Amino acid sequence: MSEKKLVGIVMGSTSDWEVMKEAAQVCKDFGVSYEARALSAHRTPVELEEWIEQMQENGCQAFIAGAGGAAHLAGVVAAQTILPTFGVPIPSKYMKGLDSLLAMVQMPKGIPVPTLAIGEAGAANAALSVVAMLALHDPEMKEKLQSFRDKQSEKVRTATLPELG
Ligand code: RP5
Repeated sequence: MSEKKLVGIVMGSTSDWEVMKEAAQVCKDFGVSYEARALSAHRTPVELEEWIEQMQENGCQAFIAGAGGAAHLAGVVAAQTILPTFGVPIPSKYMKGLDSLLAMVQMPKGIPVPTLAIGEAGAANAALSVVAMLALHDPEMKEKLQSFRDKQSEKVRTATLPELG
């Protein structure tokens, strides 16, 4: 058995990494172990199934899945695990990710995919949602999350607007 990874980050293509790296960065910043893989619901269904199984055996607590276009990946992951699975719609070439969002969010009752915003904010927020989930039973994580939020608020509070020319 390989090293325990708390979060499984999966994306339909390596081309999704520019967006999905935001989720990985949040995990890294909060000291949450993760494994990131490019695996597709359509192009590599068998490998995807094997990876989900392996992640679960290694102590995974949540999945984050990002895909674009016919974005079935998060739903396919959610169908194969009872672990929380968060979806990140990737901006697509022609429809700017609206197709990804609708494909991802319209899950049948019984197999939920909490779906975040299209793009980078969604990827970061998916990881922050996992952090919030872990913080429920981890006081240290709770403190880190509260401190992150406090700093963020302070930044907005102390920001100044540019002078008129
Ligand atoms: C989806 O198709 C992927 O998630 C990606 O967003 C999109 C395009 O994939 P590539 O053609 O760049 O591999 O499956």
